[in-house]
Amino acid sequence: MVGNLNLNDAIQNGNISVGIIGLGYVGLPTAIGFLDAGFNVWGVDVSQRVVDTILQGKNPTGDPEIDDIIPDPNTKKWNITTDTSIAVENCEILIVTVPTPVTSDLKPDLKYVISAGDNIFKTIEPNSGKIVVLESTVYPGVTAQSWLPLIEKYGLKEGVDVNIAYCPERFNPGDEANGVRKVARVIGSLNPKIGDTLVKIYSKLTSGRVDYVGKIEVAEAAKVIENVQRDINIALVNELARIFPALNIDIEDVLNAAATKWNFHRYTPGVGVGGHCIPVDPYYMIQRAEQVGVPAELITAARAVNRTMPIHVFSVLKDILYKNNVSANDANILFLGWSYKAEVGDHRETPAEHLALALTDADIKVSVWDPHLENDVYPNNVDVITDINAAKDFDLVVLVTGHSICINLDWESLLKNMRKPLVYDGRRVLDITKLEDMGWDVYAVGKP
Ligand code: SAJ
Repeated sequence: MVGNLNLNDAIQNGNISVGIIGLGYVGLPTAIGFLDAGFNVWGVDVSQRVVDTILQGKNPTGDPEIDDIIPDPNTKKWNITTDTSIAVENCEILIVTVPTPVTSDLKPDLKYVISAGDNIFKTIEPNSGKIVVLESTVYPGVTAQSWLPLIEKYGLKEGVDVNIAYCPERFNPGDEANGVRKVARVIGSLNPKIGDTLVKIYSKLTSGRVDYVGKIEVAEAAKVIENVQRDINIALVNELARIFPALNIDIEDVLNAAATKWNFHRYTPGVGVGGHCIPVDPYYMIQRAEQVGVPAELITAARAVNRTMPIHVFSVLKDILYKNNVSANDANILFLGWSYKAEVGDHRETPAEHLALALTDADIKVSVWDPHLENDVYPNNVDVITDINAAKDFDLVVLVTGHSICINLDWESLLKNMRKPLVYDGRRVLDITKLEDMGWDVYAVGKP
């Protein structure tokens, strides 16, 4: 029961209201998913700009996947506001999808989780029985540590007046096949009955499996290690991409050969690891391990490999310029791509920023062309190219993001405009032989 509402009956007849707190890359598609699944939806964001943009039927995020699915503001069951208390008043289920970044000294920053919880719990009535679910990525223990003190502060009792749970977002920007209506979910809750109720609710949202996995910490841990494992796997190929060229072996040849084995998981070396998940979540696990006095040595080492990849690539680029008689303070480099990942317009934690800074600090000029990004996202040490056909007099082109628009560029005409025919494939996505046949001198991450 939530208030006088029998949740099971309500789930059956689609008469449930779900509040989504935080309408960013994860929250907005989640809110749209619940609307499409027949729920009454109350979307909340602290940003008036975000709310106004959505109420104009436009997409406030950089993820083009949701450009065309923003609901018409007059859609029944679709309510967007900056006021959390309205959502709490109208909803049986509140889902929190706020950012969980790391601070400049790489410590987890939980201020948004705490402030969203405070806005919710201060409005909840006693005996409401409402369910509050955290979806943001955190380390094991954060949901309880952040929210139970707030529940107590407002004189509420967990399990009576309000129930808390954790259901990690597994949203993958730019990947429809693993979108919010399809991806499998896990649910952790202090109370198995609440877990089962949430399994029923999320099973209306996604066609993927939904499992109650026990206490909240199990679900929190599952999410953070999913991304830790990915960071470690990428770090392995990035480390090998430093070793094999020194052995005069192309790492891509080695990885292609190894990938013929049935259980070899194929990852690709690159200029670095960006985004708001993979380079961030391991620091949550490192912090939690430190708190209990168990060193997370492998996780820390993998982070170091990936975090320094832009610097490794910088040193390789300097060697390329030197070998081709281009002096640093006269060099002019063109980045193809800036976004952290192919096919999305998202510059958060992009390795491009670290690579560009290393180059401009060495007096090398950097210009960037990334059609997926607005011009105002770039730092002031780079120039922005809006028309690739006007890109002239560069000494070296670096493919930083594997956007298809970069891969399928008119490389013939770009070559004519170059000062030197030098290209560096930072994502191993280019057809090296084809480019060499055109007259390009091709270098690449992990290639001798
Ligand atoms: N990257 C590599 N080599 C690889 C794979 C990725 O260098 O082999 C780089 C990418 O270029 C990017 C970064 O790592 O800079 C992260 O790439 P990603 O493909 O992991 O993309 P994300 O950050 O969008 O990760 C999301 C995550 N989804 C959720 O958190 C819900 C992650 O958990 C997923 O595993 C990942 O998508 C996915 O599977 O694509």
